[in-house]
Amino acid sequence: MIPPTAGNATDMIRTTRPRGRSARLPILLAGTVLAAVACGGPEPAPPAVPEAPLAPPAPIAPPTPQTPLADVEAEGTLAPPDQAQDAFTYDPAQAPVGAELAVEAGASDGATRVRLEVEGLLPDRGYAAHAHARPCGPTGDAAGPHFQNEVDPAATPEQPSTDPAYANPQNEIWLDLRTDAEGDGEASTEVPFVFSDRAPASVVIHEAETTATAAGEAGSAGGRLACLNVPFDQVASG
Ligand SMILES: [Cu+2]
Repeated sequence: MIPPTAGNATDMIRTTRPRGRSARLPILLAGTVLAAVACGGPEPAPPAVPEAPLAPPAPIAPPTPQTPLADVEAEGTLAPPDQAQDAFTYDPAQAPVGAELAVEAGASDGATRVRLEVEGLLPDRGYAAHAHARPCGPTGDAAGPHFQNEVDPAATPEQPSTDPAYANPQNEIWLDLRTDAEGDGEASTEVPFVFSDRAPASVVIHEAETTATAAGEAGSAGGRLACLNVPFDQVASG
């Protein structure tokens, strides 16, 4: 039994997924039943069920959102760039190999909702996160600038947008979060636009704990620690 963590509201709506334990549980139960049948004889006692499993034994149950928004779901386990498929860590000290990122996105009524869930990052730490324009690659730079609905005309590849009129959480998709004692956390946002001819392709986790908002630094969040490819272009424009 893991005692409930006294803490923030997100703990109350999150479903904890005990990975190792839940994966093993069905096998143990099956073995018990087989043994009982083989012995014949009197009605066997029902197999002892370990008390109060933390969650239904669904090893890869998807996250349960408050409202269905899953036009697109992407998830991955962080790996070094030379081994990564869709989830990259560029700094294992701050975004450990084996940590998991999951993103859901959907659209309706002219708005797009995005949810990021992380497991196994550093505990009790803020991480800035955003949707970026291009897919993850060998280095953090590959993901390009933040996706902007209205693109800042002053931005260049060398000098990304830092104008709060464009680099803000209504024109970009910001998913800053804070982890709990286990290194788990989540963030959700709703932006007042849908993707048309352009869509982001990834979510990047940054070194800074929050995204800057002041003029001249808006949207800045330090180095790029990790990246997850997300096919945002498959979000139906609802
Ligand atoms: Cu970013």
